[in-house]
Amino acid sequence: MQWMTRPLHPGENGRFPHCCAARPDMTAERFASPDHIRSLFSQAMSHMYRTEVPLYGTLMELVGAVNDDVLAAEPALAAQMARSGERERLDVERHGAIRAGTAEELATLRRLFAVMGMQPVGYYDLSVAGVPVHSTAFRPVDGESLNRNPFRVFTSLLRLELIEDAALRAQAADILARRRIFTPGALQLIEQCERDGGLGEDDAWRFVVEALETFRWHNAATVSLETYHALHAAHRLVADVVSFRGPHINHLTPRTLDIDAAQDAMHARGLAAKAVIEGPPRRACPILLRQTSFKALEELVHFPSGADNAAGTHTARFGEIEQRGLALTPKGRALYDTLLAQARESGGAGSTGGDYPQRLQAAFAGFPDDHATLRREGLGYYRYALTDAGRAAPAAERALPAEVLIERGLAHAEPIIYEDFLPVSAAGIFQSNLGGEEQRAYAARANRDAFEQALGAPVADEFAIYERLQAQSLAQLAA
Ligand code: OOG
Ligand code: NI
Repeated sequence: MQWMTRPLHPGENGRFPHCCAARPDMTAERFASPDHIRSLFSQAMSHMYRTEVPLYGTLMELVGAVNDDVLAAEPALAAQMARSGERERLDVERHGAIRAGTAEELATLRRLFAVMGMQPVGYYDLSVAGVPVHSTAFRPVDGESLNRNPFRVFTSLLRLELIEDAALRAQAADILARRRIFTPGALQLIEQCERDGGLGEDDAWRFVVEALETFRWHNAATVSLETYHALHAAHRLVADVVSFRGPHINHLTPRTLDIDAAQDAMHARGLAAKAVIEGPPRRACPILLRQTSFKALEELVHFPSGADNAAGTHTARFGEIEQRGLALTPKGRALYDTLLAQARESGGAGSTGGDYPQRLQAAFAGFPDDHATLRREGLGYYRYALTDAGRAAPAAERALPAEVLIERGLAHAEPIIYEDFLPVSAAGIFQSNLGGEEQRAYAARANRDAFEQALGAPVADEFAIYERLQAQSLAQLAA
């Protein structure tokens, strides 16, 4: 911690040397951009996970091949993605997930992600689906950063209060209170970044190396096999969070442009993908998010137990792919939620019955499936931009309302991509990887206040972010 050993007296310009304003060499340009740090980190994470879970490498290849095919077969889509800047990001696009054990861990994760320009967006209550966690997604929020690298991390906090057994609850809290999931180097660089307003290039690289340690898999548990079994009996997820040194990344999900084709390719390669794709059905205009995963790996774990080290297994990590579509307005989202509930409830079969895909397709017949209608009915968010003809038009004509510009072919509206997650889908992903039998729901309600208290900050409203992106594009159109 070099900066702390510097003498604490004002420098020549009367300011303290550890203050960034006192270091004219440390101008804003001397800092690595948070977007750049996030790209480095996402790349390092992908590399680490491929080494840990080779099947992830297979998934990446398969998704890359499917995406190439789709772009070759659909030149209009390829052109639209090139115009919106989305084509570039596709190859590096992925999300991960972790589960934190304590409020302090969550709050520090928030500060760690902030170094990379990732903000907490949205609140997800999973307790209703029998998973004792609540969550947010750390992700970039402005358009340019999203196009640079939209890396997101679905981050859950264990709700120990949902463990019924008081003695076990206390034991778990005690174990969690003693662990340190961040390296001293990572903590020091987070503080440095907060104080100085950024990290220089060398420190940014050091930060990535140090931060990566928090997400690494450890094949040695910190608890005895007996304790592991007790935690596991409370809930498999409790065992996953409490028994290890840190919140290992449990999956990394690449984005595919055709999830049905990718799922077929997974089956063809012998990857046991879930039968049902979570989210909306296949459509001409993809909306929100469709996801499918394959089962967690059973991994060998060493448990410390006095003289003899016991060996056991743990399943936590899995593979997942996703297809992203149009971000919906509150009105569109309400319609989505209603139709999804309708599909799940029809016949009382949930999403398990063999005819679920048909029920889903039938229910979503009630959701318009062309962009003109989706936009006119205010169901989705769009980014407006001038066409070549629009740019060539006289200024007076360009100042006409957006609708008129579109009618005259002077502007076009492109779908804004959904960057967040879906609670029902997330619950399905959790469940399928927990073995499926644990279908109980906790009586507890969502507790967003407690989550934000633990996080040490409010979570951003996803709709406000999409609304702003749309409004910005309209403002630019007028300018
Ligand atoms: C997170 C599951 C949720 C998604 O894509 O909806 C998720 C977890 O298992 O920790 O990643
Ligand atoms: Ni996921």
